[in-house]
Amino acid sequence: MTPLRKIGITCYPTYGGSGVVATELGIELAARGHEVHFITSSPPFRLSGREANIRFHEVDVYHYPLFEHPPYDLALATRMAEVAEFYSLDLLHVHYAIPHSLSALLARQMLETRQDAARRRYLPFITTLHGTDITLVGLDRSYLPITQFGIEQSDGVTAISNYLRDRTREAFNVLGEIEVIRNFVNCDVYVRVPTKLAAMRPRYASDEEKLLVHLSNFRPVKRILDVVAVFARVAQALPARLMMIGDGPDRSAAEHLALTLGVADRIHFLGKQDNVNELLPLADLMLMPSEMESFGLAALEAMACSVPSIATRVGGVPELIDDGAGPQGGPANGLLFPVGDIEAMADAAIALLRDRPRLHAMAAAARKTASDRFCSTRIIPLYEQYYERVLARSTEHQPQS
Ligand code: GMT
Repeated sequence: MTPLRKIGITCYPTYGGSGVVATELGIELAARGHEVHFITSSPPFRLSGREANIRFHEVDVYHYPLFEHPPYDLALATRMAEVAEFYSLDLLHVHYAIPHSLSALLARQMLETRQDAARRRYLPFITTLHGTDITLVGLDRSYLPITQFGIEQSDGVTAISNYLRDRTREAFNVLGEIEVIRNFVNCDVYVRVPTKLAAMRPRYASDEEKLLVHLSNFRPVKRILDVVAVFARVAQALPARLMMIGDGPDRSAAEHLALTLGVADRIHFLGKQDNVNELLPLADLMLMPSEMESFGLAALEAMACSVPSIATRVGGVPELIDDGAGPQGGPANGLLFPVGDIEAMADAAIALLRDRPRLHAMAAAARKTASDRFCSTRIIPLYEQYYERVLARSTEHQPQS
């Protein structure tokens, strides 16, 4: 058992995967007795606000007409330092490198160099890398050097897959330690409960129809037009419906394509949903044809609900989904294809949905992978142990009184 700590968590509180992981991490840590302080621009969307041991601190950004772009990162740094001092936080844990690691660095420096020597302290911060902060945004010339700096200055760095760790080393020339702590899921909350399935599924599909699902923020990297195109082929071959959970820039293009392909009346565009743990288990199959995924949290959440995925062989996805062809040689818990291979994905989906025993075996293997390797009960202690390691080596920086 590691000591109970006071932890400040910063993330994008809206619908990105990094915000989901940060929020679920905070909830899990609080449930284990830690005191968790979310320091974010708005309450993280998966928080009910009623959880014990969790407090929320809003970052208020002052808008002055001179500011074409109000400096959120500075307001965040100020709030981090204030909260850390007022609540005697042990550490900050920021999710997504840009700009959160830089704000945490400023907060650390503000506290370390206080005029009043008695109030000086060293506040270590850990940066968790999630994906596009490294593979997309961080690579832009305007952000690359500062992202690299934020990573180097962090007291600890974690990545959500081996792929992302290696990519970070390669793209940012990071020589220091990067600890891989993978995405996780609460296997008691994300689980298929037959009575709930029987009650809810008829809202989305009849007994004769197969139900497919996609969950994302509908950004171009998710290739949701491929989701619609694959589904249209499936719907031509067998009775089927699709739940599209989420919202984002590509939604109207996907709706337009659904109309063009004549499947608009078979697709439920549900928008952003808070109860994805209740919706995912209703499906037979998930479609995740992303251009890139450093891990693929949505597929993991579906797998925990006994829903296998048809996904793309990109980034860290093969660390989660084993199509049986890989070196692990285990029973397939999903299927992987090249990006954009709509025909192969559709053919595979049709064959799988028609083969009930194979679909059931894959669903069981998906659940088993989630519960054997990615349950929060297994992953959260890795974060706790990592916090202790970082805190232990940070003591040398504490000002002597
Ligand atoms: O792509 C998203 O869904 C958002 C993005 C984020 O950073 O908010 O997600 C990334 O983090 C997730 C949680 O760690 C990972 O599971 C996703 O694979 C990753 N997305 C990409 O790499 C594109």
